[in-house]
Amino acid sequence: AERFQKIEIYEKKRLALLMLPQAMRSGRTTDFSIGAALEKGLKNRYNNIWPFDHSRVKIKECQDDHDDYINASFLKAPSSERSYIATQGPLPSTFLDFWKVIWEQNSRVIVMLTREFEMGRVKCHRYWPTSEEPILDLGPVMVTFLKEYLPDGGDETVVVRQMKISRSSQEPERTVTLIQYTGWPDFGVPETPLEVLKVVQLTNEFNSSPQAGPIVVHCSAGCGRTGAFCVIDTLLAQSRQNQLKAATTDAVFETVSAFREQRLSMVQTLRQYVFCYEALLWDKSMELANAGRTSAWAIPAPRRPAHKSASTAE
Ligand code: PTR
Ligand code: PTR
Repeated sequence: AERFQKIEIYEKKRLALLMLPQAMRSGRTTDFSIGAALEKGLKNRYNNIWPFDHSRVKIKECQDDHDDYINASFLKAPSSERSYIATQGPLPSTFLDFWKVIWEQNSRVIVMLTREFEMGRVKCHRYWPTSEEPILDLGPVMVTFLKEYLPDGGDETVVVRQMKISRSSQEPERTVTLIQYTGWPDFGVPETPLEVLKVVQLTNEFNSSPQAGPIVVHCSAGCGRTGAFCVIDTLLAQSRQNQLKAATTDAVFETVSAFREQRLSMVQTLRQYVFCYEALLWDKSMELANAGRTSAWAIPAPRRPAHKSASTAE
């Protein structure tokens, strides 16, 4: 809890400094400006979550309106090879921007960690084609439905959708896979980390092309759940390659701190922060129990004991 608080205080201080006039700011704080995002009301889902200028994703082809802005940030932990684009759930006014980024960055996998509706509110608009409406024609980009299924062995909270994306008749089309996990409530954590580990595994399977660009990860704001997923995925990849530093350093703390410098509120609550450790521990214990088997669902999962509140979680 203390470490998480440290991360939060540091972010708050940085944001408070941003409110000061440029001349009064010193040193690195200017690196954390969010200037490009201001006055982009229609393109931001929330009016308190913006990308930092230094790590924001810019739309390359933007002649139509000369606006390269999208609420999306590049993320990468210093000692990791995994890179991500963390973004908000697309809005109808940003569908084209979103798909342009997928094309321009050559991303092949989208991880979606929210439902379309939660608690009676829209958390993310449906930006993908469906079997009923198989073609999403956005003008410069066309997205076509291929298939939708529930992966083997899962409960119904993980859905895989595949689609084809094409830009012009000269360029070959590409397959993009959207993996949606619906069991993770806003500001909360899932019952168990099991499905998140399954999503990590599916992401690796579908992102195996050597040319694949960053994995695109979003929830509603692209902060809490997105941050936790990217921390878990980064550390699992590092641990599989035996790249985790000595056990004397706290890799979760370091990764969250690094991601917070790249996008606001990555991992939003203490409970989500604790969940990152839990997911890594679960993965380790399943690896030991399964020794040799690769499926995250190979052994039955114990259920999480009754929830404790965030303040008593540690
Ligand atoms: N966290 C917000 C704040 O800054 O006070 C308030 C908030 C709380 C916003 C819950 C959204 C929330 O979730 P939902 O969209 O499901 O109501
Ligand atoms: N205004 C909301 C708030 O500050 O609570 C913005 C917000 C909404 C932030 C959802 C985070 C949210 O969660 P997630 O990033 O997991 O979608």
